[in-house]
Amino acid sequence: MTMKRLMSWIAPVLIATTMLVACGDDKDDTATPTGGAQAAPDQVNVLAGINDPTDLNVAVTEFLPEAVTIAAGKSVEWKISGPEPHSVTFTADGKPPAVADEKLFPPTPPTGPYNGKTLVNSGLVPLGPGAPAPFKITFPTAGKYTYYCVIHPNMTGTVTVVDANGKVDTQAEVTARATQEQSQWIAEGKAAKKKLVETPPAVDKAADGTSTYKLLMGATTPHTDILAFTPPPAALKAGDKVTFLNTSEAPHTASFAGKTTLPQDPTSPAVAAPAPGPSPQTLNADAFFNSGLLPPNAGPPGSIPPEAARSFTFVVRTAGTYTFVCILHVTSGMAGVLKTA
Ligand SMILES: [Cu+2]
Repeated sequence: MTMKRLMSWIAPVLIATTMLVACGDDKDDTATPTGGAQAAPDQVNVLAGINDPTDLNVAVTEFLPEAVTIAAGKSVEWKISGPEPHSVTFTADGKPPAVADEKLFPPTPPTGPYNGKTLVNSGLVPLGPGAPAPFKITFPTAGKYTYYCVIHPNMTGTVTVVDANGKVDTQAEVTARATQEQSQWIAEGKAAKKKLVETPPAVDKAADGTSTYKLLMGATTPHTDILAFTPPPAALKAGDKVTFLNTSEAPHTASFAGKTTLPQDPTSPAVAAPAPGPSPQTLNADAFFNSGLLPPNAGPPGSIPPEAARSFTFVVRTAGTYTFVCILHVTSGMAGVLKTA
């Protein structure tokens, strides 16, 4: 895929995201204070993650706001605007789901008011271009309900449901907290992005005069994922190697389309499989080369994949220009170019 085509795919997403943000306040503020007791809003609106509208590489992996309080019988509606996908997942036992459990990628919509004892799940959205529908749940019973995003383990939220006379949030309060949290997490992400893109690739020089460069794939902070690569080596020459290493807490691919078309569905087996085979692979400008899914540098103690499992090496035998993307995060602008000097 050329960079121009890549941008033509990203641009509509960027515009859509910006519009969503711009329109973020046209919600029903049903609870307008009128001097006396204040009516509980029928619905409050929560954002499930957001990419920084000014830099899609910075994805906030938090619900905005993280906690809301509503009255029994009222609803919460989540907007999952992407482009980084998220889910709103309430599990049957209230515990976090297994990270990236593919069984939870399709939706399990609510069949009525939610009692906190079944799986209710938006599924992973959006997957690829296209506007996802909002996801809404009504809570008839007082209690505290914790929910999760199936692919971002640090992303949890709560809905506290209170009986009559309990203090509940107005939409204005929900929006104010969401805005405050969003700006705090975006600042955190911007600093991490700056550090990532200002880190030149580590280089290992061999006796034969060739170099192996190590490019990092993404970065993770407590509240964000950075969907970018470290910059490509400026002195790259024919004969050198480039190793992509995932040190972030999200899965990524390094994928060269050449003259082919990249798989469009991020869940397709072609995305997960190394192509045309295991590391290392010698690039040419025509064919499809893919690291396959490189797992996150995360997991329960003792189960974090070793560096070899999180990396893939391409040999640049022929001088030229080679464009690559992460197929999972191309809509967040995760792309780069290897160009021989
Ligand atoms: Cu990625």
